Amino acid sequence: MSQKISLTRYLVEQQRVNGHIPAQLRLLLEVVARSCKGISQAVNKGALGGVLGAATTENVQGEVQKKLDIIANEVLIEANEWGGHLAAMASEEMDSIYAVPNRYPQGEYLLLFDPLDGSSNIDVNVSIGTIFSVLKKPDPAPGKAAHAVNEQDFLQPGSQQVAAGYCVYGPQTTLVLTVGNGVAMFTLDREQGSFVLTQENVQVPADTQEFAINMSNMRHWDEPVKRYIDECLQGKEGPRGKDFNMRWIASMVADVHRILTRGGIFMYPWDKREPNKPGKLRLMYEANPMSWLIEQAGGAATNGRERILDLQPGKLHERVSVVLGSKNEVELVTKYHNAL
Ligand code: AHM
Ligand code: MG
Repeated sequence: MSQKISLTRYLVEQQRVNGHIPAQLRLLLEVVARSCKGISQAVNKGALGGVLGAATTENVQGEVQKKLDIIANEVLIEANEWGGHLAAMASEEMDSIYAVPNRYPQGEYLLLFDPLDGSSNIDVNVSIGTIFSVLKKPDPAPGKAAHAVNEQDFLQPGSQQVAAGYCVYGPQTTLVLTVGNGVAMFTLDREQGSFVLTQENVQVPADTQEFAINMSNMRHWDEPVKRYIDECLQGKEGPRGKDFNMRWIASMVADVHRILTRGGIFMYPWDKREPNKPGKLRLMYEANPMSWLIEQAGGAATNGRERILDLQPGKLHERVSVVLGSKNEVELVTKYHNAL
């Protein structure tokens, strides 16, 4: 790429070509990107900024929050509440939705995020990230007056997303985005202070020889997952006829980023440890945005049986089983589940 294309220019040009990005949505994405720059700064400072370690609070899922979880959440809220582009926000770190305060104008979009994904990696200097999903606030039913935004407005299937992405804070800070017209990657140029387009039309290869799953949970898995992984482990001598490699970073952003870059399959399936939970990961601000990115790059994403983007959420913090990545592998795992 001879000329540097900033995120701003990319968004303006996408609007010209596809009409996909109205001004309010562009503002929203620019503000999210600016927030990610702020979070990246805090992450980079680490111990020098006093941002490592646990806070004294728990989130709605009963997980002890890290200081950076709270900082990242505040950065996103403070940056996004006043611009007039949002009606409300929802976050992994907040029990209920956060409606834009009355003193600011209300916009037409809803923003959901996991402000700091991969929290267990914060203190050990391993890649972490921010995941976000954008929905439109539903129009009032015909003949009805506009209502105050509520949680029900958020409960839309992932197929309704109008933008989704993540920012990974690793050796580089990279923002990955879709507005429904393929996947683009932007690397943070710290000297310029801007995100620069570094890859367009990202494609996930349909085949792979690399899987990502937390193997320590093997004894708790369901039969189809055991069967799939067991066949991978048998390598060349087994039914798959090829050797597989394994990676597990324990930051979904970093695992998905690797898959978008060179292929692979990522799984966080339902398991018997907590049989009443559909999975560990959250549908609305983890699985949905990642699934849309993966599909936009030619991959696939299911909960083992159904396409994730078709699932109707019943509540904001709903959990889901996740199988995503290279299409042929995801289809095989899904076939094993549906064969039962
Ligand atoms: P978090 O949002 O609290 O950080 O949890 C989500 C993370 C994912 O990024 C990752 O894939 C998974 O949890 C790792 O879980 P485990 O530690 O069970 O392997
Ligand atoms: Mg998370």
